Amino acid sequence: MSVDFDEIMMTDIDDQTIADPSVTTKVKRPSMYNVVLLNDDFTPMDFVTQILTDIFSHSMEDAMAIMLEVHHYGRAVAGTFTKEIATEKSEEAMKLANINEFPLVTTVEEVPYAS
Ligand code: TYC
Repeated sequence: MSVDFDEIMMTDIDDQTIADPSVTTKVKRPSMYNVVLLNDDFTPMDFVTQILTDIFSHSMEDAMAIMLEVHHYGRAVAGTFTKEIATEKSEEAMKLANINEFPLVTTVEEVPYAS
């Protein structure tokens, strides 16, 4: 969604703030991105829980709940960020998994806005 401002502030001859009706400014809400954890049969539950506490800053309780959601339903959102941060965290999670020879996959998905 974007918002039109038909006015932008300027000052007149007496230094009073007035609107300049000839200027249109468009602002957009920044797009946000979910980092999604996908299930597999090999990555240990403890490792996924640790990813969720260490990289996504969840409490132990929340991390376990999210890990179990992935385990039972196939996927869950680990966190929502700007594109750059989401990509960084997704890559960090998979890099750590890779170092430990686990096949954990994370994806980055743009959050759809309501309208
Ligand atoms: N299903 C895995 C197991 O039984 C646990 C797991 C949870 C793996 C979440 C990946 O994103 C994941 N060891």
